[in-house]
Amino acid sequence: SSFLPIVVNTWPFTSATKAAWDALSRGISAEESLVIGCTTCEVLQCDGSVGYGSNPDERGETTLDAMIMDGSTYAVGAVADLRRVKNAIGVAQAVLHYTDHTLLVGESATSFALEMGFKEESLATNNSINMFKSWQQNKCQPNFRQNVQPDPKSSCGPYSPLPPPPSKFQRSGSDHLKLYTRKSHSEINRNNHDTIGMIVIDASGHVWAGTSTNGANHKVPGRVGDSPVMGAGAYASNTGGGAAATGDGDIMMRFLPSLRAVIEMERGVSPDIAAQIAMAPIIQHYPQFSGALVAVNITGHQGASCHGFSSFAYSLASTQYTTVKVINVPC
Ligand code: SD4
Repeated sequence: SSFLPIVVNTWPFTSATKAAWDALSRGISAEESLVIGCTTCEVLQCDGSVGYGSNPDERGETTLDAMIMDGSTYAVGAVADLRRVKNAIGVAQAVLHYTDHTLLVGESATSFALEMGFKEESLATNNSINMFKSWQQNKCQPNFRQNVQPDPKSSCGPYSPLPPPPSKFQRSGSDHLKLYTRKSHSEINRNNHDTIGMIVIDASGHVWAGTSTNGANHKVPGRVGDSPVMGAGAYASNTGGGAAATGDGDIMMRFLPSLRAVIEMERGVSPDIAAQIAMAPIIQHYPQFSGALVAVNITGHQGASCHGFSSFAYSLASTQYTTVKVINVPC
């Protein structure tokens, strides 16, 4: 049996699921429906982990990562470290359509976005300014999602002023390099881990996958996570299906879990087992990491695997159900 068309996304971001599903039901393309769904989360600032106004880097700026992938051509448009433009998934779509490239980064991604007619505006809000100040003062604060208790390990310090930059590059200067390793600054906010990764498959089996996130709290400026990296944050193939990841991107991207899951599904493995197989090497090498992967095959069956969270949930809309359904997966 086949359950197409279908919309699936990470976390209980049901407004995004519904927006994408409503668009798809009105005959809008799977691609555009995915962009509409992810844009909804960027506007709503889903859980503070998508869009503007949260998770500032160690200079206090919120920057965005996003990607979109076409499962029929394997074409990708992605942006990373995008600054001062809110609609990251829209800019990723513009990269897909109006360049021959795959991934644009940083200030140059911003220049491209402005050329494409996107608006330049600050991504700072009182929330992101307060998150930044509290972190500088080594104080925990309730995070964006007010009902979530601060995690003493992440939403407050440890903050220490940046060490002086090396005066010159010293090949033998491993001591100096050690001093300059700013590990403690780039903590992911473990309470607030909720990138949107979405898979949309239309009735004819055309698979699209995409992501949008503001990445890791207090990251070193320039840090790019898994979300805009194809195969890591998401992957799409009309012969296998789609997959999307959320969680500790610095760890997860080393294993390309979305690609692994899609390759397994191409071999006929069920989505839940494919997700488990894709996550296994990450768990083996980094038992402390937290993250989740959701996978959908070309008949619209889905499954997920997670680790380090107490549970993970994904949202689903298809003709099987009358309303958006949230599926809980114990980790
Ligand atoms: C990242 N995977 O940038 C993202 C983090 C995440 O909500 O899921 N944040 O590492």
